[in-house]
Amino acid sequence: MTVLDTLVSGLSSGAVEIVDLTHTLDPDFPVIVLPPEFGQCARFRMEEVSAYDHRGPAWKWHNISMSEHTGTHFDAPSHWISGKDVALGSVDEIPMQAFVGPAVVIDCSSEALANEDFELTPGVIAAFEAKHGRIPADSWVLMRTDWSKRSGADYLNMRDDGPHSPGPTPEGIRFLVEERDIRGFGTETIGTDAGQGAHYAPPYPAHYYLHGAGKYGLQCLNNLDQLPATGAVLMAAPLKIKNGTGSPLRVLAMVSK
Ligand code: 23J
Ligand code: MN
Repeated sequence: MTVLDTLVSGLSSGAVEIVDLTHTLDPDFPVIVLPPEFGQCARFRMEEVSAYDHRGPAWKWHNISMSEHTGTHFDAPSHWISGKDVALGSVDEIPMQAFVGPAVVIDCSSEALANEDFELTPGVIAAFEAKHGRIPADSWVLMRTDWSKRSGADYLNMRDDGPHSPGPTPEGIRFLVEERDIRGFGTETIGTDAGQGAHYAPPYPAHYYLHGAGKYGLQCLNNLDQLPATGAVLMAAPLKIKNGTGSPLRVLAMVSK
């Protein structure tokens, strides 16, 4: 049996389960809101072209539009100024081997429930590794916060001083990038950065350090509570948009049962 024969029999027996880490594209799903002096991200939109009617008697279809950064989506190195000169830094250029690979899941859900500004620090990562082993190089690191269970205004969690949601500190994300050489970092929140991430030095440190080092981001992930701490394999291939800085996508995880 080849490795793929083994995988196919695991898929058909249920020994390998597929978990959907994607939210449904819906006009009501929140998008990031930046300070008003900056340009804004478009929500998902869908208009009917025909529905088995005079506009197309035997067919139904829609025109859709959205931002590259709407819904569950992938961030490419070219999204951030620190990554603007990274080789193969746009979604159409990224080597496709990057789109399938292992993931570890750091469970911060109880901490995020108690503290909406919970920070992923090197200490939190050290505690994860003490329990689950060293994070392998070239892995996705997913921060579970159960933020995907929120909806409406609670998702952005906007207050007078801006949005509040958990995320990594500059030291936390630098540790993952520089000491663990991860492939990328994924979150259940609207960004890879904390809601208050603009106030760190540098601002939005996850974007700054990940993309400056040619690493990737995943945001608005769903169902991270269905993944094991180690052992899942992610399939996350963005749309092949010429010079695209990111893309909505279907993120699937394969998990051994
Ligand atoms: C632009 C500016 C700040 C942020 C973002 C975009 C994102 O979160 C994004 O979707 O990449 S924090
Ligand atoms: Mn993004």
